[in-house]
Amino acid sequence: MSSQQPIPIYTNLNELYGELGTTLNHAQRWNELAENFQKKFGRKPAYIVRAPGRVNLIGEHIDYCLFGVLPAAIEQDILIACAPRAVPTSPQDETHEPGHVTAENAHTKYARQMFAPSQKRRGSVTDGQVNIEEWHLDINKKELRWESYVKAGYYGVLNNYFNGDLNTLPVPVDLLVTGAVPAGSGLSSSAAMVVASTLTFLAVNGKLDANLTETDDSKKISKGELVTMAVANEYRVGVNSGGMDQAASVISIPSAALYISFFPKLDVSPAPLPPGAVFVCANSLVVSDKAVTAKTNYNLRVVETLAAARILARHLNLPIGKDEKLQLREVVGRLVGEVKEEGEMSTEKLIETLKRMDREIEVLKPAKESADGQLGVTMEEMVEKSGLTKEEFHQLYLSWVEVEATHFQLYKRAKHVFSEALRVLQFRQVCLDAAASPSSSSLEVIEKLGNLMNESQKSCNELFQCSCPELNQLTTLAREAGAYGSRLTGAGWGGCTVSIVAEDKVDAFIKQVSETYPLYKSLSGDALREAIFATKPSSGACGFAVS
Ligand code: NG1
Ligand code: MG
Repeated sequence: MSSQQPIPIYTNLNELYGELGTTLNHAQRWNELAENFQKKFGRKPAYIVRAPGRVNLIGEHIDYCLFGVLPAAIEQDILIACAPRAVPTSPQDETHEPGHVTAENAHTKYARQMFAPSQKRRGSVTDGQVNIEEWHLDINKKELRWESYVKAGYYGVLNNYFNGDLNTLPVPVDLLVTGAVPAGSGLSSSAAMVVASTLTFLAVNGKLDANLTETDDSKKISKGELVTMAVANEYRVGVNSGGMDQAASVISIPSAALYISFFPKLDVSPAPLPPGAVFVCANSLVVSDKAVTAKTNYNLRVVETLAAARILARHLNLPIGKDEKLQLREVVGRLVGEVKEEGEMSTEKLIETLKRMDREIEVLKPAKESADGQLGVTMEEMVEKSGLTKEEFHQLYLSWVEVEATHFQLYKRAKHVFSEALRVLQFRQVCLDAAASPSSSSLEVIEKLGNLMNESQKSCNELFQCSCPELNQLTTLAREAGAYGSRLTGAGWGGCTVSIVAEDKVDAFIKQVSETYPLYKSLSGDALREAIFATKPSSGACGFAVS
């Protein structure tokens, strides 16, 4: 497997369904979507694209520090049916004009949206021509709106493929979205939406043309390129995320979880899951809306880890430019003279260096511990430790993001990040060792993985402070119901947990958690099956060219 491979474009869906899983009726969903599209827009779709959500098995809040993570795509996905719009329905109809998008959502609570890009005119006027630097789409960052994710995907395609040329706006498009990934649940519906939308606009503009399959592979967009584009696109919605979700949604395979490393470059390798182990997702039903809470939660954590990286680099006498936003993974690399061209340092070396960091992070503690034992530093202390002036610090770390805090928990955040990075490597090693010796006891293996997941939950709760009472309760109930390990998955502050359960105990496990988690008591049937379900790794994003 590699991130260099092209995005698969199917012409026969029967090959695909087998790779997706069996919980959802995929054939029915794809057919219904195509029929629905025909009803709404009066013709067949030209393409249907798919992007799955993901469950992160271990490695939370470390992707944006550029440490490796270990997710798997899930069966639940976003599908978008789309077709270029060619014929105006009336002379006044603008929807056939280049660049115009008509977006519908199969979910009736989301209204039809129509939009078109405008030009951001920057630069100089030469020979009566304005040099256009960027196409612009209005994306509301203050409010979570479904079409924002569609626009985010469009943004990247516009500015990567149609930049600066007035004569080549993309074709007008009709599209219809349907989704099975619950929103705000930590299963990354947002990344699935952005990946699917990016794929949609690539497809209708001929950038994923099925004909290219037979001709020149090098002309086709690779999985790695799609990941890069989707990450940049998701920034447009206002969350400064790492690349885990997009990479998992694009590159995943059905036979294993994915170890994804981001430094020195994006790299993926399969992490085979032990036979007999089942991962069960359970939604806490607390919705965490990142767009609304980013200031005090997600984006604040991003800033805290960046500030910690600068202070550590300074403490370790590492070279760091005044305007360089060094990440924690880069500090570790710089410390041992890692060279980009040679790829990631050996796992042994990385483990050894991560262990050493446990001592070095003492420097991140405040000079004087507060009476309540809190280890946060004030803004003044943080700036002082960074060696920058107040203005320099603000420009580098705070000018591009809004955060709100009186104290910055640099020590706790760094302690979580380094220990979690270590747990990911250990988890992966347990998987690889078990695959290499099939005779090893599968329960022992499951127990080891479970312990690492439990430690991760503790660290997320106490050090990174991204859990919440319901997630703590749900993970506790999961362990009581027989899970070997249970932790929050995704950003946290709500959303889903993931538990590792022995295959023959899954039904009893789900039953017990359904009966004991208070917020499940009123649920039954489909609602309950959507809230708690077993998952198997599913395959990554793809397209289908409708013939
Ligand atoms: P969620 O909120 O689960 O989509 C987010 C980030 C990830 C990663 C995790 C925490 C986005 C799109 N994704 O996931 O990059 O940082 O939190 O590990 O914001
Ligand atoms: Mg998300």
